Amino acid sequence: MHCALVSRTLDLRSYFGKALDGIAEHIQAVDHPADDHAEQVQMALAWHPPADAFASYPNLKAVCTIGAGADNVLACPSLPPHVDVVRVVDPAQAEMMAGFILWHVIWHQRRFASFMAQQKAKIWKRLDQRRPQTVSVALLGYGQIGQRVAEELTALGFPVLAWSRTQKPLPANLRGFHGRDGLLTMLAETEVLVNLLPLTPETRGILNRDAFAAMRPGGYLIQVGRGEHLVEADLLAALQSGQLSGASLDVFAVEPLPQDHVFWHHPQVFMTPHDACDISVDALAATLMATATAVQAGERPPHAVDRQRGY
Ligand code: NDP
Ligand code: OXD
Repeated sequence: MHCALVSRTLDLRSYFGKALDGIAEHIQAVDHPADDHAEQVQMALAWHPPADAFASYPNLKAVCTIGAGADNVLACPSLPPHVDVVRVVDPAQAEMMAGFILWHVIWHQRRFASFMAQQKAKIWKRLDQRRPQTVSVALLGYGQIGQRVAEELTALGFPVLAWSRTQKPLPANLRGFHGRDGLLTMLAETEVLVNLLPLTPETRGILNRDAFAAMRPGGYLIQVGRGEHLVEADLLAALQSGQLSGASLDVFAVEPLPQDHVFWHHPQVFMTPHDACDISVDALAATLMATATAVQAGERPPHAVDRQRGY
């Protein structure tokens, strides 16, 4: 099976060479544009593909992403309607994401930003210690990653609220919400808001003035979904007014973040460069193999996203 490697932002072969080498016997990776093999290409591995990328491959059946989110592949104008888009579901990534988010929740709960400022000014001063039971954490998105994050947070004693599109059964120590009304009810009880949503037409711009205003005053945002979820001007205003005390941002509408962006030196913003956690090499290799097997059998690959729903 020929698999085209398609990205305008990453060299997929050097990024995921180990995964591709490990399955080379079954899947031959060819660099886009694979003019000599265009007819043979039945699957692609893609991340931020060029707009016209998929027009070159008349026999394309499936496109795998290199992440949990498939938004940038789904947005590609040349993606034919019948092609399956497959995302990676990786428990190792969910575990790493949980650790990353936990760290930022505790950063806020234990006032580590204040301790850092005190150290810089050589101030020896103890601060109020807040028990986790008093810091409510709301998860926007209770999917593969959100469920793992919830387990870790509840184990440490944080009250966890979870928002999803559909109503679902939850463990006794979680409170679930769904739909627009559910969102507002949840936000009224939220101190730390963690965004773990896929980017879809419904979720674009969801981190906005109304959402921040509905939260408890002095709240905190942990943004690890997609940059386009956030209305940046609304975040800056909420930080300025004190409605939010701070924000940890891993994803941005423009990546890399432009050098002159205000977030680089904002005292209440903690930034990481879209590095919360990549998928593992093993998970990618398994996804590619499962997709090739399904394509060969004329079946829908596992973890193909619902293109109508957008995730
Ligand atoms: P899943 O598809 O497993 O879960 C998505 C969750 O979002 C589900 O609970 C779903 O609800 C909910 N959701 C979707 N649309 C809506 C809506 N309109 N209203 C309310 N809830 C909604 O995704 P993952 O957990 O695997 O990943 C989530 C996202 O995290 C990715 O799409 C990506 O954007 C981001 N991510 C970022 C990384 C980083 O490095 N920063 C790394 C990995 C992921 P329901 O359960 O009802 O379907
Ligand atoms: C992902 C990501 O979606 O790393 O996996 O952003």
